[in-house]
Amino acid sequence: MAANSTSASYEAFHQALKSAKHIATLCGAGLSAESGIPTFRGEGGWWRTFEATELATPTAFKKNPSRVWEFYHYRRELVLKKQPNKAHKALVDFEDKILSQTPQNQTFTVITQNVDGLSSNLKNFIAMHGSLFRTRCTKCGYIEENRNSPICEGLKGTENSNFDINLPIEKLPSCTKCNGLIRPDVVWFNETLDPDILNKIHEELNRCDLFLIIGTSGLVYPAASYANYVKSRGGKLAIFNIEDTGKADFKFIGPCGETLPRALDVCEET
Ligand code: BJW
Ligand code: ZN
Repeated sequence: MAANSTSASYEAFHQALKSAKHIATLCGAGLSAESGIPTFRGEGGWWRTFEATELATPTAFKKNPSRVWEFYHYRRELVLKKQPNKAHKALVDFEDKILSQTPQNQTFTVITQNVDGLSSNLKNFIAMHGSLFRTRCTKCGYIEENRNSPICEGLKGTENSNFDINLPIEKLPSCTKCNGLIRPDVVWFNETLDPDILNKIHEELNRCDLFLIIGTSGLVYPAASYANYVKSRGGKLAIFNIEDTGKADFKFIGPCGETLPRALDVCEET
């Protein structure tokens, strides 16, 4: 779908960007869609015969840890082959622009729900739902970075299977400290978010005067409440999405790899 916002709406947004003091974003799976990473809802949200959201729960992991690990192994292997796209790059370039101001009279914070790490080139970002490339032990709680491919021998090649492999627990990824079963260090449905991360997010929302909502359906809480919160404090909202997902002061309907560089005025020279 092509971007369809008018030049006037970009110009008005450029003015809002100039006058804002504290700019923040809320990003979702749509930010990474143009890198070839499936979103959660809609067509891309299916893996084998399951909806991705069915597997992102502690109950699913308890019931069938092998299936849930096969799902996360598949996603880790996929993401390891993918690169940041034009929208990720626009956020980095915009951050550089803000940081190079003298005096620096604006702030820019990227809050992302994504766990793919494709925004990790940013200096100031908050990954609120964890990381595909961090693990947490279900026995001793030990957390560590892990970009191994495959994460364990048992899962090797399962990313190409269309059916459950049903690995026994001993063949699933295990803790380097206590040998217990580890899990992806992500936030599943019905789990609470890290309180330190929530505090950082609230600090940002409490000062934010321009909030960019990029590639998220806005259906999952607590992130789903952030736009209204910023709005209720008098902040302005800008939506970047291929669909019209709600009320906002600025809407850029189209692939964010096209709309975001132009809106942030960081288009690459051709
Ligand atoms: C493009 C594009 C392109 C495509 N360009 N755009 C209050 C009311 C009701 C329920 C609750 C509530 N508070 C809490 C809950 C329960 C629950 C919840 O929200 N349920 C809802 C479904 C209603 N929330 C929780 O459980 C959270 N915990 C919590 O709040 O704890 C306290 C508590 C618990 C229980 C009750 C009450 C309080 C935790 C939520 C954790 C979410 N985890 C996941 C998985 C992470 C790990 C993993 O990746 O596997 O996070 S689920 C999944 O959804 C993932 C995403 O980060 C998240 C959001 O999805 P996102 O990013 O918006 O993706 P999509 O696919 O939905 O949308 C993509 C968008 O992109 C679309 O709009 C496209 O149009 C667009 N797009 N291409 C621009 N090129
Ligand atoms: Zn352990």
